[in-house]
Amino acid sequence: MKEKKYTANELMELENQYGAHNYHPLPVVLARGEGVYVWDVNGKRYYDFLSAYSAVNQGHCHPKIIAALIEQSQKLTLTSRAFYNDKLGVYDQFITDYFGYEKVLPMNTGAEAVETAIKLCRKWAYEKKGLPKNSAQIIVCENNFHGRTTTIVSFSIDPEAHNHYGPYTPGFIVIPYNNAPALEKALIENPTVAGFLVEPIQGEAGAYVPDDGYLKKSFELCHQHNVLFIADEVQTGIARTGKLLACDYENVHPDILILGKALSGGVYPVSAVLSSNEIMEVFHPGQHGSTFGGNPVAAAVAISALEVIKEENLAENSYELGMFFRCEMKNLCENSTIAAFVRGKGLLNALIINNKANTNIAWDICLKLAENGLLAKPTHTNIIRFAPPLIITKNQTEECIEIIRKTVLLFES
Ligand code: IF1
Repeated sequence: MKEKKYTANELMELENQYGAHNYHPLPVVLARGEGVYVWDVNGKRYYDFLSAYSAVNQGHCHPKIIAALIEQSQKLTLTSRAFYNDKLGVYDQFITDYFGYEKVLPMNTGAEAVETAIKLCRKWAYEKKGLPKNSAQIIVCENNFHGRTTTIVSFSIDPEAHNHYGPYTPGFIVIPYNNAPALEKALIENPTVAGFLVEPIQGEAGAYVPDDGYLKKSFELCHQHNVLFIADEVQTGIARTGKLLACDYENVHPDILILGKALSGGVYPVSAVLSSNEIMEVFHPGQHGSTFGGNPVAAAVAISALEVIKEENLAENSYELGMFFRCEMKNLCENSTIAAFVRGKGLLNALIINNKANTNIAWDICLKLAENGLLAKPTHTNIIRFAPPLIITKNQTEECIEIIRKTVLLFES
Protein backbone atom coordinates (compact mmCIF):
# COMPACT_ATOMS: atom_id res chain seq x y z
CA MET A 1 0.00 0.00 0.00
CA LYS A 2 1.42 3.44 -1.00
CA GLU A 3 2.50 5.31 2.16
CA LYS A 4 0.06 8.23 2.83
CA LYS A 5 1.73 11.64 2.61
CA TYR A 6 0.69 13.81 5.54
CA THR A 7 1.12 17.59 5.63
CA ALA A 8 2.94 19.19 8.56
CA ASN A 9 -0.35 20.45 9.96
CA GLU A 10 -1.97 17.03 9.66
CA LEU A 11 0.94 15.45 11.52
CA MET A 12 0.87 18.06 14.29
CA GLU A 13 -2.90 17.57 14.58
CA LEU A 14 -2.49 13.79 14.87
CA GLU A 15 -0.01 14.23 17.73
CA ASN A 16 -2.32 16.76 19.34
CA GLN A 17 -5.39 14.55 19.10
CA TYR A 18 -3.92 11.13 19.89
CA GLY A 19 -0.76 11.92 21.88
CA ALA A 20 -0.53 13.02 25.51
CA HIS A 21 0.22 16.72 25.79
CA ASN A 22 3.36 16.35 27.89
CA TYR A 23 5.41 18.46 25.51
CA HIS A 24 5.02 21.79 23.73
CA PRO A 25 7.14 21.31 20.61
CA LEU A 26 8.16 24.08 18.25
CA PRO A 27 5.86 23.88 15.17
CA VAL A 28 8.51 22.02 13.13
CA VAL A 29 7.82 18.52 11.77
CA LEU A 30 11.05 16.70 11.06
CA ALA A 31 11.41 13.86 8.59
CA ARG A 32 15.15 13.30 8.05
CA GLY A 33 18.44 13.83 9.82
CA GLU A 34 22.04 13.64 8.63
CA GLY A 35 25.06 14.95 10.51
CA VAL A 36 24.38 18.48 11.80
CA TYR A 37 21.28 18.84 9.63
CA VAL A 38 17.63 17.89 9.91
CA TRP A 39 14.93 18.39 7.27
CA ASP A 40 11.22 18.98 7.83
CA VAL A 41 8.41 17.34 5.87
CA ASN A 42 8.53 20.20 3.35
CA GLY A 43 12.22 19.65 2.67
CA LYS A 44 13.41 22.72 4.60
CA ARG A 45 16.88 22.17 6.07
CA TYR A 46 17.88 23.23 9.58
CA TYR A 47 21.00 23.15 11.68
CA ASP A 48 20.11 21.09 14.75
CA PHE A 49 21.33 23.14 17.75
CA LEU A 50 19.61 20.95 20.30
CA SER A 51 21.00 17.54 19.27
CA ALA A 52 18.06 15.83 20.98
CA TYR A 53 19.33 17.26 24.29
CA SER A 54 22.89 16.05 23.59
CA ALA A 55 21.96 12.55 22.42
CA VAL A 56 23.20 12.95 18.84
CA ASN A 57 26.71 14.22 19.63
CA GLN A 58 28.04 12.10 16.74
CA GLY A 59 25.56 13.71 14.32
CA HIS A 60 22.24 12.39 13.05
CA CYS A 61 22.27 8.88 11.57
CA HIS A 62 26.04 8.49 11.78
CA PRO A 63 26.83 5.86 9.10
CA LYS A 64 29.11 3.75 11.30
CA ILE A 65 26.57 3.64 14.13
CA ILE A 66 23.68 2.93 11.78
CA ALA A 67 25.69 0.12 10.22
CA ALA A 68 26.23 -1.41 13.67
CA LEU A 69 22.51 -1.06 14.41
CA ILE A 70 21.47 -2.71 11.14
CA GLU A 71 24.03 -5.52 11.31
CA GLN A 72 23.15 -6.54 14.87
CA SER A 73 19.39 -6.06 14.35
CA GLN A 74 19.50 -8.67 11.59
CA LYS A 75 21.30 -11.21 13.80
CA LEU A 76 20.01 -11.07 17.39
CA THR A 77 18.16 -8.19 19.04
CA LEU A 78 17.21 -9.40 22.51
CA THR A 79 17.97 -12.43 24.68
CA SER A 80 17.08 -10.97 28.11
CA ARG A 81 19.71 -11.56 30.77
CA ALA A 82 18.38 -15.05 31.42
CA PHE A 83 21.14 -16.12 29.01
CA TYR A 84 24.50 -14.79 27.89
CA ASN A 85 24.92 -13.26 24.45
CA ASP A 86 27.98 -12.77 22.25
CA LYS A 87 28.00 -8.97 22.46
CA LEU A 88 27.49 -8.00 26.13
CA GLY A 89 30.74 -9.27 27.61
CA VAL A 90 32.72 -7.63 24.82
CA TYR A 91 30.85 -4.37 25.45
CA ASP A 92 31.30 -4.61 29.23
CA GLN A 93 35.07 -4.88 28.75
CA PHE A 94 35.12 -2.12 26.10
CA ILE A 95 33.19 0.49 28.08
CA THR A 96 34.89 -0.18 31.45
CA ASP A 97 38.29 0.15 29.77
CA TYR A 98 37.13 3.24 27.84
CA PHE A 99 36.15 5.15 31.02
CA GLY A 100 38.57 3.50 33.49
CA TYR A 101 36.18 1.48 35.67
CA GLU A 102 36.05 -2.13 36.81
CA LYS A 103 32.33 -2.87 36.36
CA VAL A 104 29.35 -1.62 34.32
CA LEU A 105 25.63 -2.19 34.80
CA PRO A 106 23.86 -1.65 31.45
CA MET A 107 20.44 0.01 31.37
CA ASN A 108 18.36 1.82 28.73
CA THR A 109 17.32 5.37 29.65
CA GLY A 110 19.13 8.00 31.66
CA ALA A 111 16.50 7.94 34.37
CA GLU A 112 16.84 4.18 34.70
CA ALA A 113 20.58 4.62 35.13
CA VAL A 114 20.06 7.34 37.75
CA GLU A 115 17.61 5.08 39.62
CA THR A 116 20.15 2.24 39.38
CA ALA A 117 22.85 4.51 40.83
CA ILE A 118 20.54 5.51 43.71
CA LYS A 119 19.81 1.85 44.52
CA LEU A 120 23.50 0.94 44.21
CA CYS A 121 24.54 3.80 46.50
CA ARG A 122 21.95 2.94 49.13
CA LYS A 123 22.76 -0.78 49.06
CA TRP A 124 26.50 -0.02 49.34
CA ALA A 125 25.76 2.27 52.32
CA TYR A 126 23.88 -0.45 54.21
CA GLU A 127 26.12 -3.40 53.35
CA LYS A 128 29.56 -1.74 53.25
CA LYS A 129 29.32 1.53 55.18
CA GLY A 130 27.02 -0.04 57.78
CA LEU A 131 24.25 2.58 57.86
CA PRO A 132 21.13 1.59 59.81
CA LYS A 133 18.30 0.12 57.71
CA ASN A 134 16.30 2.68 55.66
CA SER A 135 18.42 5.58 57.00
CA ALA A 136 20.41 6.40 53.85
CA GLN A 137 20.33 10.01 52.66
CA ILE A 138 21.52 11.15 49.23
CA ILE A 139 22.47 14.80 48.80
CA VAL A 140 21.32 16.48 45.57
CA CYS A 141 21.45 20.06 44.28
CA GLU A 142 18.86 22.74 43.69
CA ASN A 143 17.80 23.07 40.04
CA ASN A 144 18.85 19.50 39.38
CA PHE A 145 17.53 17.48 36.49
CA HIS A 146 18.10 13.74 36.67
CA GLY A 147 15.01 12.35 34.89
CA ARG A 148 11.30 11.95 35.40
CA THR A 149 10.61 8.87 37.52
CA THR A 150 8.64 9.28 40.75
CA THR A 151 11.72 8.95 42.95
CA ILE A 152 13.76 11.36 40.83
CA VAL A 153 11.05 14.04 40.76
CA SER A 154 10.74 13.59 44.54
CA PHE A 155 13.97 15.60 44.83
CA SER A 156 13.30 18.05 42.00
CA ILE A 157 12.56 21.63 43.04
CA ASP A 158 10.96 22.44 39.68
CA PRO A 159 7.20 22.65 40.41
CA GLU A 160 6.36 21.51 36.86
CA ALA A 161 8.42 18.35 37.31
CA HIS A 162 7.52 17.75 40.96
CA ASN A 163 3.96 18.83 41.74
CA HIS A 164 1.03 16.40 42.06
CA TYR A 165 3.15 13.26 41.93
CA GLY A 166 3.18 12.49 45.68
CA PRO A 167 3.62 10.67 47.92
CA TYR A 168 7.32 11.29 47.40
CA THR A 169 10.36 9.09 47.98
CA PRO A 170 12.16 10.16 51.18
CA GLY A 171 15.92 10.11 51.74
CA PHE A 172 17.15 13.12 49.80
CA ILE A 173 18.72 16.38 51.02
CA VAL A 174 18.65 19.36 48.64
CA ILE A 175 21.50 21.87 48.87
CA PRO A 176 22.56 24.82 46.70
CA TYR A 177 24.60 23.92 43.60
CA ASN A 178 28.17 25.16 43.19
CA ASN A 179 28.50 25.57 46.97
CA ALA A 180 31.06 23.30 48.59
CA PRO A 181 30.54 24.76 52.11
CA ALA A 182 26.85 23.83 51.83
CA LEU A 183 27.86 20.28 50.94
CA GLU A 184 30.31 20.15 53.86
CA LYS A 185 27.61 21.41 56.25
CA ALA A 186 25.13 18.78 55.02
CA LEU A 187 27.75 16.05 55.40
CA ILE A 188 28.62 17.12 58.95
CA GLU A 189 25.00 17.53 60.06
CA ASN A 190 23.72 14.27 58.55
CA PRO A 191 25.62 11.16 59.69
CA THR A 192 23.67 8.80 57.42
CA VAL A 193 24.58 10.33 54.07
CA ALA A 194 25.33 7.62 51.49
CA GLY A 195 26.06 9.66 48.40
CA PHE A 196 26.16 13.02 46.62
CA LEU A 197 24.42 13.00 43.22
CA VAL A 198 25.43 15.92 41.01
CA GLU A 199 25.51 17.10 37.38
CA PRO A 200 29.07 18.36 36.67
CA ILE A 201 27.35 21.12 34.65
CA GLN A 202 23.62 21.63 35.16
CA GLY A 203 22.12 21.15 31.70
CA GLU A 204 18.45 21.84 32.16
CA ALA A 205 19.24 24.73 34.47
CA GLY A 206 20.79 26.31 31.39
CA ALA A 207 24.38 25.07 31.05
CA TYR A 208 25.15 26.30 34.56
CA VAL A 209 28.92 25.79 34.91
CA PRO A 210 30.13 25.63 38.52
CA ASP A 211 33.27 27.47 39.67
CA ASP A 212 36.60 25.81 38.92
CA GLY A 213 37.45 23.47 41.78
CA TYR A 214 33.86 22.80 42.85
CA LEU A 215 33.84 19.22 41.61
CA LYS A 216 37.26 18.44 43.09
CA LYS A 217 36.37 19.96 46.47
CA SER A 218 33.03 18.13 46.52
CA PHE A 219 34.76 14.86 45.67
CA GLU A 220 37.26 15.37 48.49
CA LEU A 221 34.53 16.25 50.99
CA CYS A 222 32.60 13.11 50.04
CA HIS A 223 35.66 10.95 50.59
CA GLN A 224 36.41 12.61 53.94
CA HIS A 225 32.93 11.47 55.03
CA ASN A 226 32.95 8.03 53.35
CA VAL A 227 30.19 9.17 50.96
CA LEU A 228 29.99 8.19 47.27
CA PHE A 229 30.47 10.92 44.65
CA ILE A 230 27.92 10.14 41.92
CA ALA A 231 28.26 12.07 38.64
CA ASP A 232 25.27 12.28 36.34
CA GLU A 233 27.00 12.76 32.95
CA VAL A 234 23.97 11.73 30.93
CA GLN A 235 23.96 15.14 29.23
CA THR A 236 27.50 16.42 29.90
CA GLY A 237 29.31 13.18 29.05
CA ILE A 238 30.52 11.66 25.78
CA ALA A 239 32.61 14.70 24.74
CA ARG A 240 29.76 17.25 24.92
CA THR A 241 31.65 19.73 27.16
CA GLY A 242 35.02 19.53 25.41
CA LYS A 243 36.43 16.60 27.41
CA LEU A 244 35.32 12.97 27.33
CA LEU A 245 33.57 13.67 30.65
CA ALA A 246 32.91 17.04 32.28
CA CYS A 247 34.54 15.62 35.44
CA ASP A 248 37.78 15.31 33.45
CA TYR A 249 38.25 19.11 33.69
CA GLU A 250 39.06 18.61 37.38
CA ASN A 251 40.52 15.09 37.14
CA VAL A 252 37.66 13.83 39.30
CA HIS A 253 36.99 10.09 38.91
CA PRO A 254 33.41 9.61 40.20
CA ASP A 255 32.73 6.62 42.45
CA ILE A 256 29.64 6.03 40.36
CA LEU A 257 29.40 7.38 36.79
CA ILE A 258 26.04 7.65 35.01
CA LEU A 259 25.92 7.80 31.18
CA GLY A 260 23.13 7.88 28.60
CA LYS A 261 21.94 9.81 25.52
CA ALA A 262 24.98 10.00 23.18
CA LEU A 263 26.21 6.64 24.50
CA SER A 264 24.23 5.35 21.50
CA GLY A 265 24.66 8.36 19.21
CA GLY A 266 20.92 8.86 19.45
CA VAL A 267 19.96 5.71 17.52
CA TYR A 268 18.86 3.50 20.44
CA PRO A 269 18.14 3.90 24.18
CA VAL A 270 21.39 2.99 25.93
CA SER A 271 22.52 4.02 29.41
CA ALA A 272 25.11 2.73 31.81
CA VAL A 273 26.24 2.88 35.43
CA LEU A 274 30.00 2.39 35.95
CA SER A 275 31.77 1.79 39.23
CA SER A 276 34.35 -0.28 41.08
CA ASN A 277 34.19 -3.95 42.04
CA GLU A 278 34.02 -2.94 45.72
CA ILE A 279 30.82 -0.95 45.11
CA MET A 280 29.18 -2.95 42.30
CA GLU A 281 29.60 -6.26 44.12
CA VAL A 282 26.70 -5.39 46.44
CA PHE A 283 24.37 -6.32 43.55
CA HIS A 284 23.71 -10.08 43.50
CA PRO A 285 21.60 -12.08 41.01
CA GLY A 286 17.93 -11.17 41.16
CA GLN A 287 18.51 -7.85 42.99
CA HIS A 288 18.34 -5.50 40.00
CA GLY A 289 17.74 -5.78 36.26
CA SER A 290 15.87 -4.79 33.11
CA THR A 291 14.35 -6.59 30.13
CA PHE A 292 16.35 -4.64 27.54
CA GLY A 293 19.34 -3.70 29.68
CA GLY A 294 22.52 -4.98 28.01
CA ASN A 295 20.84 -6.26 24.87
CA PRO A 296 23.05 -7.12 21.88
CA VAL A 297 21.85 -4.21 19.74
CA ALA A 298 22.58 -1.70 22.54
CA ALA A 299 26.00 -3.26 23.04
CA ALA A 300 26.93 -3.14 19.35
CA VAL A 301 25.58 0.39 18.89
CA ALA A 302 27.30 1.76 22.00
CA ILE A 303 30.69 0.35 21.01
CA SER A 304 30.47 2.03 17.60
CA ALA A 305 29.14 5.29 19.11
CA LEU A 306 32.08 5.46 21.52
CA GLU A 307 34.57 4.54 18.78
CA VAL A 308 33.31 7.46 16.67
CA ILE A 309 33.93 9.90 19.55
CA LYS A 310 37.65 9.01 19.56
CA GLU A 311 38.13 8.37 15.83
CA GLU A 312 36.70 11.79 14.95
CA ASN A 313 38.31 13.66 17.87
CA LEU A 314 34.93 15.00 18.90
CA ALA A 315 36.00 16.13 22.38
CA GLU A 316 38.77 18.27 20.89
CA ASN A 317 36.38 19.70 18.29
CA SER A 318 33.82 20.42 20.97
CA TYR A 319 36.46 22.19 23.07
CA GLU A 320 37.81 24.37 20.25
CA LEU A 321 34.52 25.30 18.59
CA GLY A 322 32.87 25.82 21.97
CA MET A 323 35.48 28.47 22.84
CA PHE A 324 34.95 30.11 19.46
CA PHE A 325 31.15 30.02 19.81
CA ARG A 326 31.17 31.59 23.30
CA CYS A 327 33.63 34.28 22.19
CA GLU A 328 31.34 35.25 19.31
CA MET A 329 28.25 35.14 21.57
CA LYS A 330 30.01 37.42 24.07
CA ASN A 331 30.55 39.93 21.24
CA LEU A 332 26.86 39.65 20.40
CA CYS A 333 25.87 40.27 24.04
CA GLU A 334 28.12 43.36 24.24
CA ASN A 335 26.15 44.92 21.38
CA SER A 336 22.67 43.72 22.30
CA THR A 337 19.89 44.79 24.68
CA ILE A 338 18.32 41.36 24.24
CA ALA A 339 21.19 38.85 24.54
CA ALA A 340 22.41 39.24 28.14
CA PHE A 341 25.23 36.71 28.52
CA VAL A 342 26.43 33.29 27.40
CA ARG A 343 27.74 30.39 29.50
CA GLY A 344 28.79 26.84 28.91
CA LYS A 345 31.68 24.50 28.22
CA GLY A 346 32.57 22.83 24.97
CA LEU A 347 29.48 22.71 22.77
CA LEU A 348 27.03 22.78 25.68
CA ASN A 349 26.15 26.46 25.78
CA ALA A 350 23.22 28.66 26.71
CA LEU A 351 22.36 32.25 25.82
CA ILE A 352 20.55 34.07 28.61
CA ILE A 353 17.96 36.44 27.20
CA ASN A 354 16.81 39.68 28.78
CA ASN A 355 13.06 39.05 28.81
CA LYS A 356 11.88 42.04 30.88
CA ALA A 357 10.02 43.55 27.95
CA ASN A 358 8.47 40.29 26.74
CA THR A 359 8.49 37.05 28.78
CA ASN A 360 7.96 35.00 25.62
CA ILE A 361 10.89 36.53 23.79
CA ALA A 362 13.11 33.40 24.01
CA TRP A 363 10.35 31.33 22.46
CA ASP A 364 9.77 34.00 19.79
CA ILE A 365 13.49 34.07 19.03
CA CYS A 366 13.49 30.27 18.63
CA LEU A 367 10.56 30.49 16.24
CA LYS A 368 12.48 33.04 14.16
CA LEU A 369 15.68 30.97 14.39
CA ALA A 370 13.71 28.05 12.92
CA GLU A 371 12.49 30.28 10.10
CA ASN A 372 16.15 31.19 9.53
CA GLY A 373 17.22 27.53 9.45
CA LEU A 374 18.46 26.81 12.97
CA LEU A 375 16.64 24.71 15.61
CA ALA A 376 17.02 25.53 19.29
CA LYS A 377 14.62 25.48 22.22
CA PRO A 378 14.30 27.67 25.30
CA THR A 379 14.68 26.25 28.79
CA HIS A 380 13.29 28.09 31.84
CA THR A 381 11.63 30.78 29.71
CA ASN A 382 14.62 33.07 29.13
CA ILE A 383 17.50 30.68 28.40
CA ILE A 384 18.22 29.34 24.91
CA ARG A 385 20.35 26.21 24.87
CA PHE A 386 22.76 25.93 21.92
CA ALA A 387 24.16 22.40 21.57
CA PRO A 388 24.92 21.27 18.00
CA PRO A 389 26.30 17.82 17.14
CA LEU A 390 30.03 17.73 17.97
CA ILE A 391 30.91 16.97 14.34
CA ILE A 392 30.07 20.56 13.36
CA THR A 393 32.81 22.35 11.38
CA LYS A 394 34.24 25.85 11.92
CA ASN A 395 32.54 27.11 8.76
CA GLN A 396 29.18 25.68 9.82
CA THR A 397 29.65 27.23 13.27
CA GLU A 398 30.36 30.61 11.69
CA GLU A 399 27.23 30.27 9.56
CA CYS A 400 25.14 29.44 12.64
CA ILE A 401 26.59 32.33 14.63
CA GLU A 402 25.54 34.61 11.79
CA ILE A 403 22.00 33.14 11.86
CA ILE A 404 21.82 33.70 15.64
CA ARG A 405 23.24 37.22 15.37
CA LYS A 406 20.85 38.37 12.62
CA THR A 407 17.88 36.75 14.37
CA VAL A 408 18.54 38.37 17.76
CA LEU A 409 19.04 41.69 15.96
CA LEU A 410 15.42 41.51 14.76
CA PHE A 411 14.29 41.74 18.40
CA GLU A 412 16.43 44.72 19.36
CA SER A 413 14.27 47.63 20.37
C1 IF1 B 1 12.63 15.40 28.94
C2 IF1 B 1 15.46 18.18 30.24
C3 IF1 B 1 17.69 17.94 29.31
C4 IF1 B 1 19.43 14.56 31.88
C5 IF1 B 1 20.32 14.28 32.93
C6 IF1 B 1 19.25 12.23 33.38
C7 IF1 B 1 18.34 12.44 32.36
C8 IF1 B 1 18.41 13.62 31.58
C9 IF1 B 1 21.43 15.25 33.28
C10 IF1 B 1 17.27 11.39 32.10
C11 IF1 B 1 17.43 13.83 30.48
C12 IF1 B 1 16.29 15.06 28.86
C13 IF1 B 1 14.93 14.53 29.25
C14 IF1 B 1 13.98 15.19 28.30
C15 IF1 B 1 14.62 16.54 27.93
C16 IF1 B 1 16.04 16.46 28.38
C17 IF1 B 1 16.42 17.51 29.34
F1 IF1 B 1 15.11 19.27 29.57
F2 IF1 B 1 14.44 17.41 30.50
F3 IF1 B 1 16.09 18.50 31.37
F4 IF1 B 1 18.54 17.39 28.55
F5 IF1 B 1 18.10 18.92 30.03
N1 IF1 B 1 20.21 13.13 33.66
N2 IF1 B 1 17.29 14.95 29.90
O1 IF1 B 1 19.53 15.72 31.15
O2 IF1 B 1 17.54 10.75 30.89
O3 IF1 B 1 15.56 9.24 31.07
O4 IF1 B 1 15.49 11.17 29.50
O5 IF1 B 1 17.00 9.23 29.03
O6 IF1 B 1 12.29 14.65 29.87
O7 IF1 B 1 11.92 16.31 28.50
P1 IF1 B 1 16.32 10.06 30.09
